[in-house]
Parts: sequence; structure tokens; C-alpha cells
Amino acid sequence: MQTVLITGASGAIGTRLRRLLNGVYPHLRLSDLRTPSDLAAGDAFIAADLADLAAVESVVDGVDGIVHLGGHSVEGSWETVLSANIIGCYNLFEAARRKRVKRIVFASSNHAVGFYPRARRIGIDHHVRPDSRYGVSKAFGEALGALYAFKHGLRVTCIRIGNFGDQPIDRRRLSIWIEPEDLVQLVRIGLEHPDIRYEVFFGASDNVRGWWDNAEAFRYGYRPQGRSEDFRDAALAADAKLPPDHIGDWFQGGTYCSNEYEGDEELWPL
Ligand code: 15L
Repeated sequence: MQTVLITGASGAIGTRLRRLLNGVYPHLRLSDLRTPSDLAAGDAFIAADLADLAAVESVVDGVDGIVHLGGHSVEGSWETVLSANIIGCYNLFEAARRKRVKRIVFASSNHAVGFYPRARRIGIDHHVRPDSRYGVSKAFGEALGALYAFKHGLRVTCIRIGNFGDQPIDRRRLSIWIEPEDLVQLVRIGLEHPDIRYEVFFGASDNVRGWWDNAEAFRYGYRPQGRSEDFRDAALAADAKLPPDHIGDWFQGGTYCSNEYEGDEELWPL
């Protein structure tokens, strides 16, 4: 990997990752709709709208690998999700194919599988259960990644990111938290490991309350260092202040599940 592109470079994860990846690869290229507020003199930044295929093609031209964080990062209207995450994701993979980019690391999300109950432990062989239009767009991105890996020869890694940050912020996040350095480990496996063709990993630290079997990531050498339990008291204290949400508390996806919920509670547990 000589040149690595980070899309969504102005977002919270993008901002942190580009700092942590600085110096790991000879050249980092950054892209987003908005210019990062902390852009330094030597940073290679190109503004681009993911919905514009020609613009995306010029952004990916000449890079060896892409960390695709760009798009809409929470639930949104269908129009928003369609443009940023469905069309935008297609454009990214298609532009990468045309420009012969070797590897893509796709930022998927826990919300691709948010409708599994918290009582259930799931692995990557469980089929998707998106909890939102946003979650559907992440499942779409994973499927697109498989198409471009198996049909077009790209090496693709999808990371179902839990909750990224310096510490878990409530009870749910004690199960799904990932510290920035652990996400860097997973990203680097996706960009560098010689055996990657197409993989899906869960983006979680070493959380004893975790819901996910992350055996594939471990098989590739992932050794998470963050332990959410170290922050248990603060997270539970913050959780006690949240409004009651018996639907969100039942499912892994939390409020993404209870939001707009019209399902049948008699069907629980699922
Ligand atoms: C996500 O996928 C979102 O991007 C982030 O904003 C959080 O909502 C996170 O999931 C979460 O589930 O905590």
C-alpha cells in the first residue's frame, strides 16, 4: 500500500483514523464533501460528492487502497440514504474497479444486524437483520463488496462498526464499543493481510458483554486492546439517565429498532 484514500475524512471516525494512519502508509489521500476543519498544509484533500461517479473516479485514481467511511452515518430519510449510501457506495466500488484499486475497507455498521435480540450471540453467518434504512444501506454495501470481490477481483473487508469512541457511553455501548486503535488494527488487516478476498468483521473491542462472535477477525490476527468493562461504572451511570425504551433495550440496535417501530411484540424473543 503506497497510497491510501480515506473517504468521509471530515467525520468523527475519519478525523481520528487519518491521524492514527498518518505515517503508516507513504501517502494518505483524504476526501469528503466538506473540507476537514483541521486540514494541515501537507494534507492531500479532494472534495467530492459520492453521488457523482465522475468525481469519485478522479478521487480514486492512483490509489492502492480505500477506507470507505463516507456517506450518511445515522438513520435518515430514504432520499438521503439512497443518494449517500446506496448510489454513493455503488459509485465508490465501481470507480475503484475502473481505476484498478486493489483493496477496499468498507465501514459497515452493527445496524446491518440490529434486529437480533441482545440475548442472542451472532456470528457473520447469521443473515442480515437491518434495523433502519441506514442499516439496509450497510447490508447493501456488504453485498456490493462481495460482488466486486468475487466477480471483479477486488479485496474487500467490511467492518460492522459497533460504537467508536474513547469510551463506551451507555449500557448498550458496553457490548459494542470499539476504541480507535482497535479499529485501526482491523483496517490494517483489510488493507494489508495477504489472504483477504472478502471478509466481514465485527468492529468491537474486547468487551465481556459482547454479542458477536468475531472469530474471523481473530483468525486474521486481530487482538483488541480496549476493554469496555474498564468504563462500566460511568457507562451504567449515564445509562440510568436515559428514557425508558423496552423495544430498544431488547434488540442489539437500540433506538434504531424502537424508532418508527410497528412490529409485533408477541413474536419476541426472536
Ligand atoms: C452507527 O452505525 C452510527 O454511525 C453511530 O453514529 C452510532 O449510532 C452507532 O452506530 C451505534 O450503534 O452506537
